Amino acid sequence: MQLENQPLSLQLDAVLVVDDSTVQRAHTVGLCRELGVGVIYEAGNGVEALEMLVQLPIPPNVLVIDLEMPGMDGVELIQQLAQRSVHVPLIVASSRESALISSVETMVQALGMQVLAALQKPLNLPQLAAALQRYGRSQAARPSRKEATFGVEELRAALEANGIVPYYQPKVDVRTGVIKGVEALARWPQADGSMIPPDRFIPMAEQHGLIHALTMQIAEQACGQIARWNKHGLRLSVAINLSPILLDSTNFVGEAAELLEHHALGADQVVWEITESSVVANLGAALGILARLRLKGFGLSIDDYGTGFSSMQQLARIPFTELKIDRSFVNGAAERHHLRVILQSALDMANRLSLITVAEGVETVEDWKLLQDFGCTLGQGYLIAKPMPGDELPIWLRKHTQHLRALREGRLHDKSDGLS
Ligand code: G
Ligand code: G
Ligand code: MN
Repeated sequence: MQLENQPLSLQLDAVLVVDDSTVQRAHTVGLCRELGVGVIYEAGNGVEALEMLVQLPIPPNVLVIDLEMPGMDGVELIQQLAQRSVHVPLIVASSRESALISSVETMVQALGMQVLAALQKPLNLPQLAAALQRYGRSQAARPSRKEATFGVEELRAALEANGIVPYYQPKVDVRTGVIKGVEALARWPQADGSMIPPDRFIPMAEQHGLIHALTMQIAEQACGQIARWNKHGLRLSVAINLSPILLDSTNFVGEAAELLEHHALGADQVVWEITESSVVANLGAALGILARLRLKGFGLSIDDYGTGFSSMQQLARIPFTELKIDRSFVNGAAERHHLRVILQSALDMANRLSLITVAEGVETVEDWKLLQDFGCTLGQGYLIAKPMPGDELPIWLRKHTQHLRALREGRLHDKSDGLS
């Protein structure tokens, strides 16, 4: 690698390397130094790392953590960090088998911590460079501190002004590349042209009794958009995310039916997405509402499948029409054996239950080809398109149509020169 010619703008002040082996630690420290990290701290186990973290003059931006260590091991250290709300991005490094490393990675994410990479030791320079660059990118993507902080009153006002809008992300047939539908994803546009993402206001809407209004606002706009596309001969379905709170609302089914009538849509054009975990947590209430939605002819999708702990047996009792596999099993499946196994078995089961399968988070053509091999019905992800405003979709679609053949034959390059 020609690192001198490609200075990494890492924006890293300091890194802490936690490893009990002095040889391995020195190796990692050497790599960090080669990559131009200014300050590199070292700890021999979890306890030492925790003690250092409260005292270090320059707090580390990234922790490189070995898993097997005497005393406090890497897993316990990570749990301790989460408990203390020390949210420093992590690189997990271990010489153990990749399935174990991956399961730790999943655990870390479940704890709400950021994993830059989960790597097998010995580390090499390109891997570490890629992981540290991911840190730079994640910092760049973070909202700056002065950016919109808002309270529930602003959200309420935005809702009253019809100020929450759907963006649309295409869902396309994995065999042919043809668009079949879109997912509506809520966005809150700001006066300065920026956009507040849903993770920041959906939880607030849920806590303050605004989620019903928000969902109906998104659904109303999305159905209007689908109806306009219908008129132009483009018949698509729209997937709308349903908060678990709506599963307790008695009038929701009636309102949903009115929406169809008002926009003259077929019930098969609207799919309600409910996350796996919320259905299982509210099974009693959920079953009633879901059965009634299904009776009206709506599609029902299990969102984020694989992230909860439900069994297919539990889910098979619910009248779903579609299984949407979480992006953590899709993204990188072509390269990672255990993801591929989970993905394939989920697709097999869903196919046997005659469910439509949707893979979300498809970013590379390798993963796309895998989905073709595994017989997945629909794919959604940055390889195809990012979420976009409704009026941009026809423009995207014209370009997309020209790329269909390349997509079918798995020749499309990765997302950087993809379609969106
Ligand atoms: O792009 P993305 O950042 O759009 O969405 C992040 C998360 O927010 C997704 O998991 C999605 O399910 C959720 N989300 C997006 N729009 C809505 C919505 O209208 N209602 C609910 N309940 N969740 C939404
Ligand atoms: O509701 P759900 O969690 O399924 O929402 C989809 C989320 O995934 C949205 O936040 C959307 O912006 C995001 N997303 C869609 N395609 C991709 C992708 O290819 N890669 C990644 N990382 N995220 C994606
Ligand atoms: Mn969704």
